[in-house]
Amino acid sequence: MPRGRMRGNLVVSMSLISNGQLLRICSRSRYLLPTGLKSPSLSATRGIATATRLQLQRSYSQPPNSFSPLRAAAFHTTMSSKPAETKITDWVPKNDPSGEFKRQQSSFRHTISSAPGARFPPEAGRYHLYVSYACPWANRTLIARKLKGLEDIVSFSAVHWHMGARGWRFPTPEDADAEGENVVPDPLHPGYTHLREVYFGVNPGYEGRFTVPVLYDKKEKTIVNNESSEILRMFGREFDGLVAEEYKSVDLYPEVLRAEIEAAHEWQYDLINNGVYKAGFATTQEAYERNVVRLFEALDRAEKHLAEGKGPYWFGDVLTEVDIRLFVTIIRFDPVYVQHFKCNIRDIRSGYPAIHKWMRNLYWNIPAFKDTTNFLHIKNHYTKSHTNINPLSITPLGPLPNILPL
Ligand SMILES: N[C@@H](CCC(=O)N[C@@H](CS)C(=O)NCC(=O)O)C(=O)O
Repeated sequence: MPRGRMRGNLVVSMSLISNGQLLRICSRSRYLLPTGLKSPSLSATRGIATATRLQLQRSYSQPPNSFSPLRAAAFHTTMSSKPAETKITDWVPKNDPSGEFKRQQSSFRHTISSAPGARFPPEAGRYHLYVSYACPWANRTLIARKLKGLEDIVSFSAVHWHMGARGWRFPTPEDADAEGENVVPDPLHPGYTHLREVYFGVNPGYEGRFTVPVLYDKKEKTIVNNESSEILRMFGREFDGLVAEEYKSVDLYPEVLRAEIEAAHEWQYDLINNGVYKAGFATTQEAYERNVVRLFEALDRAEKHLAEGKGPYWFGDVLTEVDIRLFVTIIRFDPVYVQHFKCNIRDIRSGYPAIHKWMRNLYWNIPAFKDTTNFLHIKNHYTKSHTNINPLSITPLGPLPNILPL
C-alpha cells in the first residue's frame, strides 16, 4: 500500500474510531514498518504518531489526574506508614490513568562557581560524586570528570547496581558481584547502608526520590547538586583554575555553539534520554506506543544529522556536551533498552549506521567514555531492579558482544 494512502487512511480512520480500534490499526501498521536493516525512515510509524497524538489531545480533555511527583515520592520518607501497595518501582503511580512516566525535578540545585564570594567555590578534595555505573544520568558526570582531568580534584564512589525497596545501596566488602572502579562502601559516612541516608543526613524532611548522581560537599556536609545536566556543566568549566593546562582547552560548551547545543539538548532529552524511560515505564499500551514512536522518530533525526555531518562528533571535530549526553543513552540501547524497555522497532547496531559509528568511535577511542561504561552494572541493574517489568529478574545474556568493534 502506498505510504501516503496508508497515512491518509490512518488519520481519516482516527477521527471515527474508538480507542480499541486505534490499537488495532497501530498493530496492523507495524507490518508496514521497514524491515530492511538500512531503513531508518519512520514514515510508516508517523501514522501511529499522528494517531497517538490525537489520542493524547483527547486525554487532555479528561479530568486532570491528581498525580504529584513529590507526593508520589513522599513514601520514601515514611516507608513504614506508606500504603502497602506502593513500591519504589511504581514509576507511574497505580492511580494515574495516563500510564505516563513523569520524571521528578531534581531538588538540590546549588552551583560550584569560581565567581568571587561563591558559597561553593572550586576546591581540590572538597567535593564527592556519588554515582551508579548503571545510570545514564550519572554516567554523564563521570565522563565529564574524566574528560576535564578532575580525577584528583573531585572524588567519586559507585553504589551497587541493585536498587531494592530502599533505593540505591552502598556495596559491602562481601559483595563480589559488582566489579568496577570505586564500587565501595560510602567513603564519607561509614555507617550508611543506603544512598537515602545521604539525602536524609542533609535534609531529614526530604520528600523526593533518592537519585544519582549526587554532588556532595564534604566541607559543609551538604548536597550541592543532584541534577546531572548542571553537574556536567559545572565540571566543564568551573574547575578550570585548578586543572592541568591540557584540560583547560577542553571546552564542552563552546560559546559559538551554545544555541545549537541547547537546541539539541531540548529534543534529545525529552525524546531520547528520557524517551527510553517513557516507553519502558509506560503502564498502558497507548502511553508505550506514543513514546516509543517519538523515540524512534528522534533517533531517525539523530541518524540523519550524523550521516550528513563531517564527524566524528555531533558538531564535527568539536566534542561537546551533546556527545556526552547522547552517548550514555545510545550505549545502553542495544544491551538494555531494546528488550527491557521494549524499544525494539530497530536496534542501533543494525538499524542506525551513522549513530553506531559515532558511538563506537567515542567508546573505543576516548578512554573517558569506555572507562566509565560498565556493562555488568548496566545490564544487571535494569533487569534485576525493575521487578515490575521483569518479575523473575532474569538478565538476558545478549546482545554479545555488548558493543561491536569499530
Ligand atoms: N534528573 C536527574 C535524574 C537522575 C535519575 O533519575 N537517576 C536514576 C538512576 S538512572 C535514579 O537514581 N533513580 C532512583 C529513583 O528514582 O528512585 C538527573 O539527571 O540527574
